[in-house]
Amino acid sequence: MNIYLFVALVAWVKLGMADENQNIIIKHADQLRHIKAEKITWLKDGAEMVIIRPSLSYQKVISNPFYMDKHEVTVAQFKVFLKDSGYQFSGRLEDVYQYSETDKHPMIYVSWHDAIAYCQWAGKRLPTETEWEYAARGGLNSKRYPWGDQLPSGKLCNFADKKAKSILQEATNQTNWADTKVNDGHALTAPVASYIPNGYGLFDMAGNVWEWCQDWYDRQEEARVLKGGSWYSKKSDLAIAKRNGNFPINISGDYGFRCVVDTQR
Ligand SMILES: [Ca+2]
Repeated sequence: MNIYLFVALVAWVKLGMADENQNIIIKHADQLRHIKAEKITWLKDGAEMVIIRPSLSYQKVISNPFYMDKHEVTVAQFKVFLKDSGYQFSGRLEDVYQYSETDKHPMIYVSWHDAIAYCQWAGKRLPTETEWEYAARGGLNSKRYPWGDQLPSGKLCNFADKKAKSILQEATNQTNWADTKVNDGHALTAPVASYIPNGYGLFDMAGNVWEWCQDWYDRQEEARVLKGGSWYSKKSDLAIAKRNGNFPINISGDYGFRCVVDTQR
């Protein structure tokens, strides 16, 4: 092959790959029409997001690709939203800091409506339950947890371990469900992305905080879906298929959320 042609070909291939692998800063959703990057940074809230693509090998399928926040929305991100928008959320920051001790921890005490307000401010939306589940599987099919079928351990995620025991006892005043054989390093919420990500690069899809989803939980359309379990949950609540729901006005020290954006509009 002509050396010049070879060099030109290499340059062309590299240019093509750059679009796939570069972390591109997105200022506006319209930019996504021309972008196929694996990772993006969403300028408005600074969130790093990864692409989730459809695959036919799953039981539950998504029809269109979307980008999802790598980690749960943090206290820091939510505070920027509050300051910028003047929005009054349902909780109080002093309560938030009781369980999420720094700004790097997940935002909690947010109602479904608060999560929606944040999404609207950021130009994003909540995932549907199907999207959330699909993303949580991280490319694995028919597995119980984001990492496979292995039971949750202290290295895999943040759930009700021996450190959380006293807090659970305080709250419930009864025999608690904490697994006292496990130490996951955190009694309360952990800073986001403290554990290993799943196959798609998503952190804390099991544990840390329950995550609000778009959908109704029930046929009566009274409650909204929460997924993934939390620092306060027993092991079985961390399973990907586990459904939880609550009224959209309710808040809790273990309810948070993350956002998605569509790649096609
Ligand atoms: Ca979570």
